[in-house]
Amino acid sequence: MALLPILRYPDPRLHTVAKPVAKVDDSIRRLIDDMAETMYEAPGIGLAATQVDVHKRVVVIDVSEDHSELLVLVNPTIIDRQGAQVCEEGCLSVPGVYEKVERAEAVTVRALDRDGKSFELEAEGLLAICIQHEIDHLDGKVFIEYLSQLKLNRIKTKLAKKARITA
Ligand code: GNR
Ligand code: NI
Repeated sequence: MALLPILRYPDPRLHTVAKPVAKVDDSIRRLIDDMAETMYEAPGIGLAATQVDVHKRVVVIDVSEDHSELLVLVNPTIIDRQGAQVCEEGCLSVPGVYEKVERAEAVTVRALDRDGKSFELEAEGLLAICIQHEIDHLDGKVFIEYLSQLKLNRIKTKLAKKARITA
């Protein structure tokens, strides 16, 4: 297992649209294991392959308190969405920024598991938010891009100042 470096906004590679996985083989399973280790170490409740500069449609999520519910989604698609909820989101690629985003309250997702087997999952609340946040990453979208231009510009300025200090 290995810890993978996480891309930070505004890295343009975060806007890459990830390609579907043709076959869930050992190299994909290694990527899944490394992503899970990286997510737990960060710590975060989700990680998309895009964030570690691998542009394949692979996501790991664990919203449990004790790292006991690892969810692996390969080639995920949302096949149903219901309702709406607003939650203050954060992102490992945008550290220190927390902003409210509106998303579906519940989603049904279809994906492949780590053995390449297709499954469906109904999710609501935080898990539903996380699934939507991670699939956005695979489509090259970062959560702050839902905010107003004014808020986004303020965040960009703040991140640029922080990058100057830490550089
Ligand atoms: O760790 C994370 N927490 C979080 C909180 C609210 C909404 C979404 C998230 S996902 C984030 C990890 C991450 O950046 N995944 O892409
Ligand atoms: Ni994120």
